[in-house]
Amino acid sequence: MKLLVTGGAGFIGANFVHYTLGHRPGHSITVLDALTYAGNEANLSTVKDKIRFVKGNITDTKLVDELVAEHDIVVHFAAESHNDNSLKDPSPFIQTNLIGTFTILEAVRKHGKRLHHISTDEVYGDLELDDPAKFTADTPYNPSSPYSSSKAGSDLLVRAWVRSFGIHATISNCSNNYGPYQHVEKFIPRQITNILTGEKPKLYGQGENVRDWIHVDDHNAAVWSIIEHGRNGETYLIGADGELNNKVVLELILELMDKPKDWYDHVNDRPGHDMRYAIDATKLRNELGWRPTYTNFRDGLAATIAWYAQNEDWWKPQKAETEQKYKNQGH
Ligand code: NAD
Ligand code: TDX
Repeated sequence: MKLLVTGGAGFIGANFVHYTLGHRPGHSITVLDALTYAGNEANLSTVKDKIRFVKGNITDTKLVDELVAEHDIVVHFAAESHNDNSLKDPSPFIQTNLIGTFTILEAVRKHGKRLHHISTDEVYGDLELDDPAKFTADTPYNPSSPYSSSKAGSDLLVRAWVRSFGIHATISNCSNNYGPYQHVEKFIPRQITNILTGEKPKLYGQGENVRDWIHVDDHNAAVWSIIEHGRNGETYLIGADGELNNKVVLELILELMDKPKDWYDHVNDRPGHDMRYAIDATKLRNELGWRPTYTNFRDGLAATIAWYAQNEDWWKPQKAETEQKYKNQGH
């Protein structure tokens, strides 16, 4: 297949390109990425002879039309992805996540191509800590932030294009990813790189908020299961039963990096901060036979810490600017 991977220079998209070359050889890959602050061509430097890279914006109708026409499937990762940024300035979230997805949908419709749309569990809002329920594909949409509402809107556009225009599309909503190449603005890389630079980690509020962690390779393996065996028009939730609260994750990072358990600062909480995400991935497991391989979070986290320790050149250039942004927000 000829794959057009949007956002392939970002965290999950770049890992998808590496995963595909390693586990699904024989496909051709074009990456379309605008190289925003979150995109980094260096994420693809080791595979640059094996793929085509196009620097461009998913809101560029002409470019998207030409590229979609040349490919069999669009695997759509490109997005503005950080909640805190969306609270400061929602505008690029509306442009990229809504207008960008609309632009892709129109090209997919015109050329009769397939789309796999990558989304998030945040579209379902949040759960109470003591709620036995988890998110399923039938949970009503109830997003909290400009980020999650723009992703929710993009999912609904895809569903409408399937129903009204009969396009061939699938959607996946995944929980919080961790692994290599994640931007230092995100929780786990921020804390690891703080410690590596002698700065205390920063915990929002009391750290009770729960996230359902999954290794990025397990996410991408699930995406491939859906591409190969998913039913047209269906939504699949991706999660690996990795619920942990932020304080526990932070204490594990501190332990693995030989720091005292309480060596961190409490900082301002995020406005509207979602309390808990939890995925019920039964449909994905039963229908498509997917299973996570990173079942030991401690080991996956240790490997991620080692990656950041060994790749200072990759994250150092973004670190000071990111921390300044947080300081301005009281985080
Ligand atoms: P990221 O911010 O690391 O990467 C996003 C990429 O998209 C960057 O390379 C950026 O340059 C590119 N991009 C942004 N705007 C663009 C535009 N207008 N045109 C072309 N390229 C553009 O994000 P990520 O964490 O890798 O997330 C990828 C996708 O997965 C997103 O759709 C996100 O909503 C979804 N998701 C992320 C997580 C997570 O834990 N990170 C969990 C579930 C779903
Ligand atoms: O310094 C921090 N301290 C802290 O306590 C940061 C950056 C975050 N946090 C908390 C906020 C969240 O409860 O950690 C948790 C995780 O925060 P983020 O890494 O910002 O992720 P989250 O807001 O949960 O969203 C992520 O998962 C779903 C991704 O960024 C989204 O793209 C994805 O859709």
